[in-house]
Amino acid sequence: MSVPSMTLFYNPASPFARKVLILLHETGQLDRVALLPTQVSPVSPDAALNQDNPAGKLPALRLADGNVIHDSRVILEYLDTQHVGNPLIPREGSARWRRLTLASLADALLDAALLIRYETALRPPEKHWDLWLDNQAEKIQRSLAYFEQNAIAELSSHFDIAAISVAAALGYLDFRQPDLDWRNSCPHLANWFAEVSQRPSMQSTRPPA
Ligand code: 99T
Repeated sequence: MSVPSMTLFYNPASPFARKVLILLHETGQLDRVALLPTQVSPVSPDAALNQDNPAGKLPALRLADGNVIHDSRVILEYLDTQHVGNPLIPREGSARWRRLTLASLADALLDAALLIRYETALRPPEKHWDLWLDNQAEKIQRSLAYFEQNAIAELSSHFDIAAISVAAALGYLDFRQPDLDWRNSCPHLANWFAEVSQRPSMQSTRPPA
């Protein structure tokens, strides 16, 4: 086992950090990264994280030379250049843009879910804005419907950047919005998610119960 040369600011509740951990697992790089558990929200920043990522968001990855890479998409892109196996992000061609677009939609779903989380968990109830919450919920529903109707075959073909991102997003919905019942309207996505959830990389990165 090698000594970790990189440090990852992460939290087990973060689906963005989970994507990084899944990719590390899938590409055999877990032992290269030391995990630094970090608790952060828009109203409770972390000073050490702010120094490494001025946006105050995790994940952030400190490299051996002290440079820091942040935003999960950039970290995934970097780590995918650091192993010798098949790339999990196609390097070129139409596949690259398609897989990144699917991944980006999954991240947008996550952004909406996180905005709902912050609005409901952090803002006082009398300040909740229903129109805001409803429109975030609709973004989630439209994205789920898109994956259900247009992307099942593609997601099933490779466990890559697109599949990792969608799997992390669905895991987050189950974690933070367990009453959403998305499986009812998305049976194919539900089957796909049940299957990929068996992967060791998914099992070992499940959000806390
Ligand atoms: O917004 C903040 O100040 C702190 N929030 C975060 O750091 C969240 C943690 S998920 N991370 C992001 O928003 C990263 C988004 C970025 N585009 C990326 O890395 O892809 C916390 C989830 C939860 O606790 O429910």
